[in-house]
Amino acid sequence: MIRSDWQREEIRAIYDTPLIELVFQAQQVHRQYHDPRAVQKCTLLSVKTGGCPEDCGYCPQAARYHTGVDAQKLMDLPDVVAQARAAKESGSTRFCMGAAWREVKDGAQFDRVLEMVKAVNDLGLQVCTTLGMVTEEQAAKLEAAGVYAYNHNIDTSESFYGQVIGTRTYEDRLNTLKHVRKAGMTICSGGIIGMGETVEDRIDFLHRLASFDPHPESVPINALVPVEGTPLGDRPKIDPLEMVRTIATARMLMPRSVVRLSAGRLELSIEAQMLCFMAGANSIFAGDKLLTTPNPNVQTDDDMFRALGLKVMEQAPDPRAACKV
Ligand code: SAM
Ligand code: DTB
Ligand code: SF4
Repeated sequence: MIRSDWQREEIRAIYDTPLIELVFQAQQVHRQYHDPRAVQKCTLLSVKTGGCPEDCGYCPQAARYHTGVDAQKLMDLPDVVAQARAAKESGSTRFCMGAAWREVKDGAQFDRVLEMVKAVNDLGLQVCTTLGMVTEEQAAKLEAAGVYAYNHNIDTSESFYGQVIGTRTYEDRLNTLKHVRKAGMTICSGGIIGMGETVEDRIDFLHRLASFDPHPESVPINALVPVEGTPLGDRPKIDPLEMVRTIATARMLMPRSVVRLSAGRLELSIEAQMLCFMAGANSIFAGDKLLTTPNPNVQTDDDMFRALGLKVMEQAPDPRAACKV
């Protein structure tokens, strides 16, 4: 049963379940809704890198931190199409274009992004964009151009959010998600663990996601990639089992959603990633770069798929269709 009325205590109890039990329970839920061997490959492309006016404490693209990521111009359409083609050829069914913007501004740049969306959609790829805050009108334009999913992470709990980001509020984030939903796009929203948040913060974060009705169709769980020059650049690496526990809890709460094992895979062994898949993760970002930081290359992931007996999901899942049944 899909619920959006989870109580905090219930979530805490799930999160605190002995891990060996929790992974088993999450796998049982996972098998009710998904093929346990199928993992979706998605490709990220930063179409507008760096120079962002925001102060997100984890982000290498914030102009105010000296991270070695230089501000670049918005990419040209043919270059984006070439990258999308290559992504498709390497087995990705979803293509996510990111821009280091605080918010979308109407004008030539937004129009070019809309062109990119149309072109990538025409290749038969599920299109995701992550462009910062959007108004209702902009969300409608993105939807009309062919955006299937809009990524906008709530990142963490409401109370911890202010310690990581000062230039916008949690409410701003939720408002954009409202606009996305109203426009008829699917929601991709998750967060980052390993930023110094407490277990209580993680519970609040998961509670918030699981209270959306309907749930976000896609839930990326990122492990912080500490980047030198950012305020969180010195954070210690998280224990991989915390990723497993967070993913398992997300799977228990949001059975139908695609749970994405997102940033941080370079720090996870194949065995740790296997536990994440057992716990209910069924998507990864493929290709040797995320937006600006490194990620396992296609060959490494091919080897992992083979070793674990995973199958590349050939068709992008469509939870919207599932909802209508
Ligand atoms: N500017 C847009 C925004 O903030 O929504 C889109 C791009 S932003 C880079 C997308 C997401 O990447 C962030 O919400 C954050 O969750 C994740 N992210 C950024 N830097 C990260 C890092 N160092 N480690 C893990 N995740 C990170
Ligand atoms: C998400 O939750 N993780 C992806 C995607 N959504 C856009 C981005 C991860 C970015 C990691 C840092 C970087 O490469 O710049
Ligand atoms: Fe800008 Fe997005 Fe990075 Fe925040 S996470 S600094 S909004 S690119």
